[in-house]
Amino acid sequence: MSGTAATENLPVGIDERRELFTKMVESRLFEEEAERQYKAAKIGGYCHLSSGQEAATVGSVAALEDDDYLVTGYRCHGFALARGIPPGEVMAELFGRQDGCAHGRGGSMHLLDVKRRFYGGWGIVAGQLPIATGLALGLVRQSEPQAVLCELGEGAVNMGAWHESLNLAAVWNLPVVFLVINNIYGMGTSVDRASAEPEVFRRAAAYRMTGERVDGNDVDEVLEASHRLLAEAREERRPAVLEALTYRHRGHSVADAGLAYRSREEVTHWREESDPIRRQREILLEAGISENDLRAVEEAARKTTLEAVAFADSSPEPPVDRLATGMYAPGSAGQFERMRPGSAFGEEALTFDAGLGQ
Ligand SMILES: Cc1ncc(C[n+]2csc(CCOP(=O)(O)OP(=O)(O)O)c2C)c(N)n1
Repeated sequence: MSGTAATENLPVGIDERRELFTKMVESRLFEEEAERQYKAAKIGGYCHLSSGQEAATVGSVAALEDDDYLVTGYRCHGFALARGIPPGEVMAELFGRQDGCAHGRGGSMHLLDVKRRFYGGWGIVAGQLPIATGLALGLVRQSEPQAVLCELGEGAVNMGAWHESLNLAAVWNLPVVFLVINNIYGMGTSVDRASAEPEVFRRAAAYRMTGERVDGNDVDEVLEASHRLLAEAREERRPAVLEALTYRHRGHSVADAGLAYRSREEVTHWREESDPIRRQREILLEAGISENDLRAVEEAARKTTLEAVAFADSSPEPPVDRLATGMYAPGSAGQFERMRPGSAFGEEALTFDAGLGQ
């Protein structure tokens, strides 16, 4: 919904609200299917689901203009979908297939779509912050008017890269909004145990930056704050921290049951009292959208997800001799020269063109 009337005419109208609901449902069903496919061994490596975080994901992305930039951590499936990457291309990437949005080279944690200005999907905690800050610096240096939205988890705010990035963003007045999705746990460690200031938005004050906290399960709140802070970033070159307080329904990754460090009662409480999709459903029903209409949205999302799996299944494996395509700048093959005679993986024979085209 980037750049549509929804972001210009807040509060959100019924059609836009329905669209937000649709995207949230698509994200939830996609994640449920990803878990099934992972357990069926169709997906390798790590797989971090964002079930429960849909309002934070969909609401913030809805505030982006088409030409703004988005950079995230590894819990990125929902962001990729919300940014408009076709579900089939996201699922194919999870499957490591050629038609994946990163041509099968990135996998679940490294989704990418440069033409939609989605610059990843990064697996190193806080590794995305300097990249987003650098993108924002690039915009300023080129006198471009866009902003960067950089997502991170609350576990990333104790990393050096957080301090360095926020400091530079503030002293150089860079157009970047740091969206902290505070789902309370970094793997199994709660924010109270890990962070000397667990109200993460307050840390922005150390850089004389705007810091705000919203209910991350309320899509209206997330959209409104993201919209306003991104506008300030674009128009006034004011960076900001936006903390969205939410909860991840599933474990840290598919391999984690998520119950060793939190009680079943706690999980049930968040799911039943604060599920962002359930909340939106109720608002839509109250606004006069019928139960049948909502079921149709859910049914369509289910169909889209299954089509995404079929698309991913039918996509070929990327050819091994193209493994390094898009990884290195033209001319950088020389670094493998230096690795001789090791070249244990036959790197020197790989293709080094910088484009991602097949
Ligand atoms: C530099 C670094 N250290 C450790 C890890 C292992 N690790 C992966 S996820 C994670 C927890 C991060 O939690 P948070 O930032 O809150 O994000 P969430 O998983 O809740 O989305 C850790 C420690 C890593 N990927 N990178």
